[in-house]
Amino acid sequence: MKKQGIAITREISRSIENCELTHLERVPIDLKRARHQHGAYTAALKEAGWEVTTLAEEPHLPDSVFVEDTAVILAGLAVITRPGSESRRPETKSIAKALSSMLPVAFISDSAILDGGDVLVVGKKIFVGQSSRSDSAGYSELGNLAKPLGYGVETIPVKSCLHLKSAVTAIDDRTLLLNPKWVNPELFKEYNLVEVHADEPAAANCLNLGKVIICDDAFPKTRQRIQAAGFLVNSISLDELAKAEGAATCCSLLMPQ
Ligand code: CIR
Repeated sequence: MKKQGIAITREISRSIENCELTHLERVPIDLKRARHQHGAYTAALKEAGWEVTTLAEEPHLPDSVFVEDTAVILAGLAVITRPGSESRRPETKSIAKALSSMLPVAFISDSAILDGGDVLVVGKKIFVGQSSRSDSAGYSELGNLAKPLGYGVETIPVKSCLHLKSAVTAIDDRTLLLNPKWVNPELFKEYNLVEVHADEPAAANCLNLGKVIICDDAFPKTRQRIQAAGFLVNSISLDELAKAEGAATCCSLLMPQ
């Protein structure tokens, strides 16, 4: 398998049961099982050609496994976010440290909020979700950093879900997987669209690893649709992390080479 780039992940915090929850009821999380699933996720990244750097556990930061929310990786720049949830803001410190040894870094200011889960980068286009975790100041600060690098930036309303990438992800630079009940497909007319199966509303969050797409094996009907569109899928179990409202993209930051 061709080398794809570097991926950053983080060990699951022992306090994950105290995670933030927005749309789900709190249910017990089996830490051992969650760690096992996270191990399989890391293995899938490696198998797909990514060199994985796994950061140490943050025992007092329940959501810190969801590294995606702490940074946005652009071509030649890492933007460290200011997460919308106050409990998650300390997560950025170690991420900024790790990324600054790999890329120039810039920061979202204290007067804005932005979660990486709201930022969908597709080629040179950036879509920023209007969720409870990201505001217009976060959108404009990201735009001011990204536009000089050649990116076009647009805001997208989302409803009934946590982040933009709960509703839509890219399975390649021309193809998006989306839930039309959570985000308006009309806003993505220039792309080929694959819709999640109506029985699987939470299935839109898939992780494009280059040659293979990582999906949660809880969504077999949507998997079939992705495969029918010509993509290679690796389905893995992520249900323990899903109890914390996490999904496939949330657990890594990818720096393609
Ligand atoms: C939170 O509410 O922040 C976490 N419990 C879940 C974050 C999932 N992250 C993501 O979708 N990018």
